[in-house]
Amino acid sequence: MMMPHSTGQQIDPHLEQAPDLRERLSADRHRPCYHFLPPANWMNDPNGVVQWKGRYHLFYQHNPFGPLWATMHWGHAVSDDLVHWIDLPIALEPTPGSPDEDGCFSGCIVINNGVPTIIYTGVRGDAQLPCLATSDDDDLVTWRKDPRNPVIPAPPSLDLVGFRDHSVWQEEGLWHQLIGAGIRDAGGTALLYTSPDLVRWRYRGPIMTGDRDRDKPFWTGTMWECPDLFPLGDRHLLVASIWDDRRVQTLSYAAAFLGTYREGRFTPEHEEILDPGGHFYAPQTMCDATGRRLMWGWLWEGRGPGAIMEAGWSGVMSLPRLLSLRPDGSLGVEPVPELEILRGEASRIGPVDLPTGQLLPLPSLAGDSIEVAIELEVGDAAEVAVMVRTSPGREEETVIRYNRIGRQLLVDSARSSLDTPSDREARAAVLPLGAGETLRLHIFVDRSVIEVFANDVVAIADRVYPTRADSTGVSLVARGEQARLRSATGWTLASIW
Ligand code: DQQ
Repeated sequence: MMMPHSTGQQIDPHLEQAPDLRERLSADRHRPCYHFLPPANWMNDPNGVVQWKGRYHLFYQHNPFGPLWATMHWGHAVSDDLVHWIDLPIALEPTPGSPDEDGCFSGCIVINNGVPTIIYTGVRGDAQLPCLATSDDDDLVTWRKDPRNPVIPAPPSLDLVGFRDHSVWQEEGLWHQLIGAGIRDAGGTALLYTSPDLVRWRYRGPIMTGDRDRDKPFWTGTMWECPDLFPLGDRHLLVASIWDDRRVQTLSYAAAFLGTYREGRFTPEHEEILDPGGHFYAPQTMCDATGRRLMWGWLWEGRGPGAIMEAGWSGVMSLPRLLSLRPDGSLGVEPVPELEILRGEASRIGPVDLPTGQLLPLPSLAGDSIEVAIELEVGDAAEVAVMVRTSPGREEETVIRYNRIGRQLLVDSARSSLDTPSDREARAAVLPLGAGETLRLHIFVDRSVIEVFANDVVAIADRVYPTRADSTGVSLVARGEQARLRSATGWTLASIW
């Protein structure tokens, strides 16, 4: 809701109250300090991530009226360094009597002949259709919706489960757009359109369709949300958030297909879950001025609506992640190096042997707003584990466990909280180590957010809600055989607000 300002300008009550809201909620022990989140209330997908006039802009799905999903707006923040963000007014809000009167759903931003343009899904009743909005100010604060909205008046004549979310790029003088969808008897898909001007669109067909058969080892759901297609090295990466219209699925995730895109068709050569932690969804990427491919995802809460209502906020953005195609053809993922400016003084430990079964506490690395970089020689140990957010008597702890035999890394939050109603599934990623290769864990703990990066190829995020203020410990253990800690370095990270 926008309110008239005395100067006649529109101001945003959410923005005016932002510093107070942030201040009030900062006392919440579960609220992250260095991950982006709105001043208060609900946030989900990252939208329209773009670098414009040298600044990074992050828009996001937002309910400014409460901490649960409803009445979708586009929130907005800007950053000069990818780390510190400034709240800006809400960019898009539903307009009564228009094609987005029930919500401004996810979308992206492109620069069309020098004009920043949002392509988003306007929601009116059951209709979810592509809409445009443009801005002519350098800060992307004011947006004008196109009177020709919706620019695609109806989905193509296919039996579809859903039709929403947009990835738009320019190719050979034509705008190309992918819209997320599902074909009822087939599976999730991304539908390709082309246009000379972002207004007149021609339907070209599905660029790739998954398989709704649940017995497939890599299940790709019944509908794809938030498709994103972009070049990565000499390949393309197609990302889709896997939606299950029957809600049978218990874990949500985004799938990444590495492959070849040619003449309107995408042929996958390798597929993987982008982050198997079960909390990373609807990611969106952008290419920055230096050519880096940056990605953010929505980290949803692992606690129920009652606790969320009490807290007054929900949803956190992942750290900005840097994607790459590695020399061996695999997908690389790392936190952006810009985050290093948050580091306080470093504490270093190692090298030190880890006899089997003997816990090594690392008190100098403890905290609930920390970064820890650990390098381990796993040797013949069956398992090595790093415990974070550990209470002194280990009543609460979150375990980052590498299973050498199963070649799996997982974040186990089964004992992260003495409170029962939190989300407790173990999450695993495949991580084979080459001969003599060390395990390199890069762990970010930010109160209720745990983000773990391993060997530049795995990222797992989890949400944990320890009940005890002293659940801040960090420790290490090896099992089966001895392992060796080459080094552990830890930093307390400063708040970004
Ligand atoms: N979130 C948006 C949709 C999208 C979903 C609505 C994915 O556009 O499909 O808030 O989380």
